[in-house]
Amino acid sequence: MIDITTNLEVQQAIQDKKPIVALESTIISHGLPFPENHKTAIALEEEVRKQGAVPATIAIINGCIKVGLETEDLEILADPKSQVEKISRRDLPNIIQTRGHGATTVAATMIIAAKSNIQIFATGGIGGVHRGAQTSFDISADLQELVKTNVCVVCAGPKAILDLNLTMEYLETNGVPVLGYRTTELPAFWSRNSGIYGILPYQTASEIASFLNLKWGFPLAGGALVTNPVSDADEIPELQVRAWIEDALNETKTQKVTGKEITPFILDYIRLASEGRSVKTNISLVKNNAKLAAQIAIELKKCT
Ligand code: PSU
Ligand code: MN
Repeated sequence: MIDITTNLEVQQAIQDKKPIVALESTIISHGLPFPENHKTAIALEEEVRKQGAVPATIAIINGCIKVGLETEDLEILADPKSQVEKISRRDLPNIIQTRGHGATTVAATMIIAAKSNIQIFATGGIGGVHRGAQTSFDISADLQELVKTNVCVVCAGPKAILDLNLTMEYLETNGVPVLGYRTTELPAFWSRNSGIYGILPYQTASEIASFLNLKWGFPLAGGALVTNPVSDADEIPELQVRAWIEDALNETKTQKVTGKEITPFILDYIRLASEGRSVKTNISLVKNNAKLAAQIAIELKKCT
């Protein structure tokens, strides 16, 4: 059996049966630049507490799986000088074996959250089916995890760099419900709009909690995706990001970026192209998701 270390705050929350929200760490180590990454990690935890739930940021430190981090852990993850690997499902045993530091993706965070009986998890944007996946086979392990692991992921939609239609088809085929928080249109990470409909509009955290209770009580195994559009004030309209995304995708081909490096490369490229605006939007949307996730976790506790 693999040990999972919880910090005092999470231990206490488990004992007191308080609502807990999982937070991932790839966004800290590979998704945002320093020092905004460090500030955001702290702000996300604060946002969850402010709503009345307990944050559990998940990562691997010196080969040890941690649910709820210490101050020093967050510093290690945020420091660009530390060696922190991006860890998805396939990478978990090796990072434990080699006693390295690992930042967990949506997929790996879901696995560890589920093992810790945490059902609600907030991130920025999930991975999905990449454009050109017909030939590249690049489909994020996040999608398969949503199929099999009983965790509700609150995000601002799949990242706009993806093929959003194919991502939705994949989720539909595999029976993953996609809910829209106060929207009928799938949000696209930096943008509120995607032109894609067919998601389930839900108006309140309490209705989302009842939905989850029903799904898992049935029981229908697997995750659920709650998509929460970024605020009007902080969004970058779809038309504006489009050109940056295309340039970034072309650049991955020129520079032959492959595998797990692709998403961090594109995020960084768009940060530079947008002169930092994409980072401001990313921070805003992930905070917004942490808030909604906390509200859902609180409502879900009332159902059980
Ligand atoms: N959300 C963000 N920034 C990120 C991510 C999510 O706002 O960097 C991370 C998540 O950890 C997600 C990963 O699992 O990007 C997707 O990586 P890939 O496409 O290589 O599966
Ligand atoms: Mn990939």
